Amino acid sequence: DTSHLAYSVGVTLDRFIKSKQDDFPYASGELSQLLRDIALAAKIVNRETNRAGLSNIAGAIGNTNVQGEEQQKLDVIANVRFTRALTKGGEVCAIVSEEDDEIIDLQNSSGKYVVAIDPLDGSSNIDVNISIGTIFSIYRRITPTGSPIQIEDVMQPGSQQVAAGYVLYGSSTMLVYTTGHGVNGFTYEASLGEFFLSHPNMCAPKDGNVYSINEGTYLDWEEGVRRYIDTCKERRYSGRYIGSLVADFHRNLLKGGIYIYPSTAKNPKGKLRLLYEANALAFIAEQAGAKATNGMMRIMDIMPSSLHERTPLFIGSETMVAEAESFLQEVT
Ligand code: AHM
Ligand code: MG
Repeated sequence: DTSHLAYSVGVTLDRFIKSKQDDFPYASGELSQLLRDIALAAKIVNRETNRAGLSNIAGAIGNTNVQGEEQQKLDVIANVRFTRALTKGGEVCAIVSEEDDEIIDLQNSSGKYVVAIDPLDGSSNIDVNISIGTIFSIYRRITPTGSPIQIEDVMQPGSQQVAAGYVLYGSSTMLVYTTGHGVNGFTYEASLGEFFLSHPNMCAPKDGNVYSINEGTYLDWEEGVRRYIDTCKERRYSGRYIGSLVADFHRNLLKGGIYIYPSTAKNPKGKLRLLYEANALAFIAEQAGAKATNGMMRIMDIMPSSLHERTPLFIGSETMVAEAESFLQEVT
C-alpha cells in the first residue's frame, strides 16, 4: 500500500511555517518557533486523546475550574502539556488559559508573545468519544521586553492577534492556523508523526444552509435569534450541533453554515469566552472570508475587560451571519 506516499512527499507543517516566515514584518523566527511548539504539544495531546478510553484518564478529576464547571482529567493533561511546551519554548511571557483563574506569568521577561488558550474545548464530549479541540490566540506583548508583564499585555482586542489556530481531534486530527495571510489546514499522519498540508488557503462558502445552535435553550433566546432560527427552518436548512465548538466551526468553515451561541436567560453573555475561544475563531473566520460578531459588533473589535469574559457568538458564512445580525438588530 503506497497511499501514504502522497503525504510523505507533501509539505510538512514545519516546512510550511519556515517557508512563510518572511510574511512577518518583524521576522526573527520566534513566532515560527512558537507555532512549532504548539504543534508539538498538539501531537502529545492527540496521543493522550486517542487512548483516553484505555488509560483511565477520561472522566472527572473532582476539581472545578474557574467557571465552576467540572474539569475533566484530559483537560488538565492538555493544559499541562501546552503550558509546558510554551514555557520551554522561551518565546512566551504570559499565558491565559481556560483552566487557570489567573494570568500565568512565565517570569520570562524576554518573551515577546502572549498566548490565550483553551487547551481542550468540548470537554463534555471526551467521555463519549466525540471530537474535541484546542483553540489558541497569539499576541505580541505591548510593554517592552525586559520589564514585568502587565495586564494590558493580555487584555488586547482580537484585532491585535498575530496568529491564531485550532486543533481538531476528530476522525482525523487537524491543525488549522492563520498569521493574517489566509488560513491553512494540516492533517496529522500518525505513523509519520507529522502534520501535512492538506487544506491550503481555506476559503469559507459565502452562504450556507446549516445552522448550529443548542436548540434546547430556544425559550431563553432573544426574539431576534428565535426569528432567525425559525427562518432557517422555514427554508429547511439542516440543524447540526456537535457541542464541540471547534468541530462545529470547522464543518461550517468547509461546508458553509452558521454557529451561534447566543445570550440566554441563564447566561446573558452566552457561554463562550472572548479571549481564548471567540477571538481565535473570529480571526480564522475573517481570514477565510467568513464573519464573526456578537450580534452587535465585530468580535475582534471588542475590548476585553476581564480575563475570562464571555461573549455571544455568531460565526460562519458571511451572508448567514449578516442576516442573523440584521434579525437581532431589527427587534432591539
Ligand atoms: P467548554 O469550554 O467547557 O468545553 O465549553 C465550550 C463548549 C463548546 O465547545 C460548545 O460549542 C459549547 O460549549 C456547548 O455548550 P452547550 O452544551 O451549552 O450547548
Ligand atoms: Mg472551552
